[in-house]
Amino acid sequence: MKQAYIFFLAASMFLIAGISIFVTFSSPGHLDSAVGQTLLVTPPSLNLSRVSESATLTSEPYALTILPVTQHIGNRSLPSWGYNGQIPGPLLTVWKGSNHTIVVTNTMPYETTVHWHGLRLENQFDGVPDVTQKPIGPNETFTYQLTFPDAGIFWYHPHIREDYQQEAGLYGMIHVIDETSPHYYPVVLDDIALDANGTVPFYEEVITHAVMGRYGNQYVINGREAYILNVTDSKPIYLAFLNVANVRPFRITIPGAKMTHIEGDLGSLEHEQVIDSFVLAPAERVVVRVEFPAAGTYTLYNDNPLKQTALGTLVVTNPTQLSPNEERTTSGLSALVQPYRSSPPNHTLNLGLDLPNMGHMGAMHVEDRIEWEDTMPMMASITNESVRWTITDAVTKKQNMALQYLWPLGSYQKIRLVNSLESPHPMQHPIHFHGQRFLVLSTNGIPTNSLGWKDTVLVGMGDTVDILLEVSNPGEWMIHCHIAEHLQSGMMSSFIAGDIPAGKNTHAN
Ligand SMILES: [Cu+2]
Repeated sequence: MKQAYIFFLAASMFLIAGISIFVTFSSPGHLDSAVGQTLLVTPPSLNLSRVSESATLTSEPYALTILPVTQHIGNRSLPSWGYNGQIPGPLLTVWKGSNHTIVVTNTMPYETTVHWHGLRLENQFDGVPDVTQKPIGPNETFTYQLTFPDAGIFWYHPHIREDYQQEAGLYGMIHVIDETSPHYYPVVLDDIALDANGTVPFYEEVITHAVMGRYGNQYVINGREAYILNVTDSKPIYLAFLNVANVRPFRITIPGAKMTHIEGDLGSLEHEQVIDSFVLAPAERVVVRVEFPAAGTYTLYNDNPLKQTALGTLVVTNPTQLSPNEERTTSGLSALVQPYRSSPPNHTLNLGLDLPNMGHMGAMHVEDRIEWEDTMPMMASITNESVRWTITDAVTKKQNMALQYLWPLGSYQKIRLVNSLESPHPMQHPIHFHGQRFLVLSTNGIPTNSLGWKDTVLVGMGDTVDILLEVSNPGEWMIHCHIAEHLQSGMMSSFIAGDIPAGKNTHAN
């Protein structure tokens, strides 16, 4: 059925009038140069030796400079970009409640910004081009003043051409700690798309892979292809996972080890949960406590329904001594959401795909709620010029950047995210809200069994997800899909928390 659907969709794609694209079936992932004229490139590396800098931020300004770097994968040398010349960028550790200054310098020949993902920071430092700041041009600097009101795992990445800049290595993790924080081991998951010549090309004029997103065929963890963690202590360890892939969702397992899910995007869950696996969409974070019943070697897998891939190894010297666990819990969330459980949503957002020249194709049968792998590599050369992903208000029908909500500070907005299968191409969407935090109330009517604050939620194909957004941080903020190619094919709306800034022409609802 799925094959038939894929064929039907691929065949239909050819029928889109007015689109002149060259699609090759013989070489999956190959992009004909006809899709764009100007290749995006990196200059020869300035940093041939890998550094692995971490920093605990102080009252001194911290310098973050985008530099060319060579990423070594197998026997390949890939020209890439890294913050301070390393991939990932420096792991930044800060205390909850602190303020810090970060001076970003851009040596790329392209514009960039830095978005501090998940922070409820001051709006002007949110890193959204032409909304909160001007882009940082080549050889320009921008000074960010950051505040860190929540403990947890956060990250930073560009908000211009994420498809290219983030895939090239521009991402880094932030640990915001308080007195109860454990020592976190960072596990930054990525996949990069390689072909016979190196990195599958990017073009200045267009975004490729606009339908499926750019799935990689080479996994990297913390910027390297082989992940090994030596565990010599007999205490439980805490793995902090972050997914920085353009589109790929991971399903993580560590067979034989006991995993307890303790934190989500913004700190502790209300109740810890022992789990066998977890799904991590782009931009999401999960912290698990891991205990090993015996010494030995354990494998970290991406184990999805289509494929099981070993990502790394944990070498354990001593079995974990099961000391009483110091539970990190957040109380009161169930009480907070109770009044909203059965109330109607304030807003319903439909997630969809607009292919203006394609007729209605009827309902699709989709077996999985998630595209785990690139099942349609023949569509790689379809660009954002012919595809428009949409966020649409169900009542006003306003779409993407024409949709701008106005929500009072201190309010809670119950928002229903509907990802209908009645779409030319159903796909899962990790939906991110900037500058605030939310709770996932339910998925397809089934209540979330352990609540925790989040900033990104994966809405599977055919799913309806209800969230409760706490409007706590003033400013104009984005709502968007965190699949880089979907974002750059239009899938972004905004909201204003608090008063309308002077001079803003809003489309408030
Ligand atoms: Cu999407």
